[in-house]
Amino acid sequence: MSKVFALSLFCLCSIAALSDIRADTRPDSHAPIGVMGDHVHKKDEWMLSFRTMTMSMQGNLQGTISLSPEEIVQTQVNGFAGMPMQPANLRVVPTKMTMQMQMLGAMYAPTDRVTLMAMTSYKNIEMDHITFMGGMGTQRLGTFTTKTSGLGDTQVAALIKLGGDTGVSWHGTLGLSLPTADIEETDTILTPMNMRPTVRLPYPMQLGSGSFDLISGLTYSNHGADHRAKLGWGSQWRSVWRVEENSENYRLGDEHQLSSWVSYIVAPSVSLSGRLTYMYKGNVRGKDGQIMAPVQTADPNRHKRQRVDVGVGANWILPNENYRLGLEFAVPIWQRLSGPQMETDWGLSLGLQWSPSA
Ligand SMILES: [Cu+2]
Repeated sequence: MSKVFALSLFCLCSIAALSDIRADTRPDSHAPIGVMGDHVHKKDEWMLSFRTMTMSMQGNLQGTISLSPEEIVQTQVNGFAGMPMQPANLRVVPTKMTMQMQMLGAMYAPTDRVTLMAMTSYKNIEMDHITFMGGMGTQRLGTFTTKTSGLGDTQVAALIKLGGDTGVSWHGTLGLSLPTADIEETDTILTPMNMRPTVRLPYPMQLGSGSFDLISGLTYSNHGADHRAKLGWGSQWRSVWRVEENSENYRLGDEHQLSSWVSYIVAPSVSLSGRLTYMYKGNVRGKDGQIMAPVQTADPNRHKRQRVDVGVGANWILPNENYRLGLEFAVPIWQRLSGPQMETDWGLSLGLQWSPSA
């Protein structure tokens, strides 16, 4: 109870002192928590962070049009048709997918110009499916769920300050994604012939890219060039380039993301944010010879996707100023999928950052 009292007192005092906020202790000096590598640090500052992200997908789209499982098996051609034992149309339809990712990150600035960051992750992925009986028709045979979990890929990057002044900053990002995740995950499936083999799972169920990937980006942020300004904004471009083929003879699609946000300080230690994000992800190039099934997720040509998300979030600097909490919830307002593919319903990011020198 005394903590709640102390907290309330702190909030009141802070509100009284609103005009004295320093630029680097403004809650909006960090972007919404879903933005990666959004800020740089001053020489010898370091920071540790823990984030958890949940993404939920349900139902299927072809382009921008929703398709039911029955429509999919009646109209969508199996990418492996013509090969032994492969039906003409898709026969297994994913209906729901949940991905949870725990991320552990560290940042350190050896100089005022360069901030180094490293981040690794742990993933839990789950996908529900319906299997239709035999080679054609719309009779449902049953359902099954596949699950994978383990270490994800690890990113290392340098954030290079390009310019800026009090409260205004430009920085470039140059990084590498290291293939620390397993891409040979297996689980038991239900086939249209009513068998339950254990097979290598399709691309979205694998835990990483299997390749060394390049990361590039550019970030602009403006938070409090005028100390009394309550409004802040920023923008970030970020791409992941799959520059090499992995050990299983494929590369995941490149990813490009353009994100812009505005923030508003509602209390000295709390800012609220709104964000608009455009995302592009390409098809799988090449293919894993062990991934073959009459299901959309196994088809290298059914992974290209574009999406626009709207996000709302909050940043909160905890009373001792060394800790920050961030929360962001995002829903797509538009998505176009080279499908059928599962459509994204929502994403939630939560993060805790700790910096002894904040
Ligand atoms: Cu940081």
